[in-house]
Amino acid sequence: MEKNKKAKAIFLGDSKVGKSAIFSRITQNTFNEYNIATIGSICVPKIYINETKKLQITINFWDTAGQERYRAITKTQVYGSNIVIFCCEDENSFESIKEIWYKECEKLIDLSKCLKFILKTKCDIKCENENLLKEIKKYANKIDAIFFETSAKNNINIDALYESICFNVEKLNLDDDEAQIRINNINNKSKYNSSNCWC
Ligand SMILES: Nc1nc2c(ncn2[C@@H]2O[C@H](COP(=O)(O)OP(=O)(O)OP(=O)(O)O)[C@@H](O)[C@H]2O)c(=O)[nH]1
Ligand SMILES: [Mg+2]
Repeated sequence: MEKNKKAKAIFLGDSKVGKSAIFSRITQNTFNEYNIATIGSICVPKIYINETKKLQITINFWDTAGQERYRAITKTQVYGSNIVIFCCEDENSFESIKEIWYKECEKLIDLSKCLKFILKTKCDIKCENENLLKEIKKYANKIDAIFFETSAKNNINIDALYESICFNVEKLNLDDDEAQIRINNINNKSKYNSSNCWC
């Protein structure tokens, strides 16, 4: 590839909204009903290639902990993010996006330069509040975020989300992926795996 770039995508939102479930679907196409709460954060890279443009982008996906006691660690992971994926499942977790996650993020990075997503997760479960979807969409519009209703369990809109990330990531002003360029230069053919993170 002629151009090697890197991007950092981070999942943010309250505990139990289903961040890890979407992260696992995107990075490994798996779903575990009995996921334990995330402690700290985990990074898994995925490589996006645009053959026509001879462009390769390593997207480092970061899963973070939503629990309040890990919030300090989660905040440190926000630095350097190009793609922010806010997740909510109900009124309370939506309120947290507005009042906590978005505001915290704004203090740490320039969100106007980021690709932003808002996910209403667990859409396999019927939502009692019909107004909620409208409210989330309205807010997504206001902050210039792309909205998706997703279900990691039933694999709904996960591919669409990933495709939208790849489609839009090219428009960002990204850093060169020096780790990847170095690897290409020494002609190392080894592939990334989930235990490696080139961040
Ligand atoms: N029905 C349904 N349940 C889901 C879905 N996604 C996640 N869950 C369940 O919701 C619970 C919490 O999901 P997690 O992905 O661990 O939540 P999290 O946001 O990562 O939580 P923290 O790591 O504590 O921040 C788990 O019991 C999952 O099985 C979904 O799409 N549908
Ligand atoms: Mg988690």
